[in-house]
Amino acid sequence: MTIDDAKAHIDEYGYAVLKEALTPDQANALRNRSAELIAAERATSGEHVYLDGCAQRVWNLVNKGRIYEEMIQLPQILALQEYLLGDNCILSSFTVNFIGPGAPAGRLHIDFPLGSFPQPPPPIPLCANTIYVLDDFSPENGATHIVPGSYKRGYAPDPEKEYDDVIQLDVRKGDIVVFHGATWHGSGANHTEQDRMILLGFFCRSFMKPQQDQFKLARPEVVARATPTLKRLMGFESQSGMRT
Ligand SMILES: O=C(O)CCC(=O)C(=O)O
Repeated sequence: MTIDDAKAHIDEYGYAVLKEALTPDQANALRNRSAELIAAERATSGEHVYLDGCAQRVWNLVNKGRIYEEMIQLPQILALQEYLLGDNCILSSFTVNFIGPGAPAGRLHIDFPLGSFPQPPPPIPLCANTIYVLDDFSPENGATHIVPGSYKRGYAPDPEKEYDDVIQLDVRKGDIVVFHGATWHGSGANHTEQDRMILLGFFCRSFMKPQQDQFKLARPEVVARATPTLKRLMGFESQSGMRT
């Protein structure tokens, strides 16, 4: 799919799949590093484990490996995020989402902070997400649920309700999915013995408070080697008062 086709697909359905957007080496490097972080954080703090202990997030990836610094700046991703959120959009958070064997489905939702907004949310996109697929998805292993076109509804899903227009993403390791933050979505249940791992590169408009304040959290060496694009994504240009 070309970037123009992806923009048109997002306009129509609220999401687009970029097939094989990662090289096998990139996908393997991201998966290996993410698996290390999952194991290390579970062993030390056990923090960010959820869904009955079967799922786990790793936060603040920009600080946790050079591969993440590079991969958050992939041009195809930025082209689509900037299309939705403006040329000066910033990173809201960059996380691993690990759905292990036995995890129940996550609830259907729209992304931060839209879920707590008065409805309908503003008509322009305020946030948008990116899934880096690091394991082949299947209907059984937790493939993300999504409701095509739902961002146009002007309200959030009711987590207690069942909707008959939910589909599951049919994507493979190395694919990337970009979606409008008001598109209804959630992780599927993992009924297999295999892990399902993704990264979520989550962006927002430059005037918003991001989900994680990259600007404050970034380690000095990450800032020192950051490209101008990465610095902008971390919010270094979106607080005018920070310029002396
Ligand atoms: O892991 C997934 O499939 C979706 C995760 C998700 O919905 C979220 O973090 O907002």
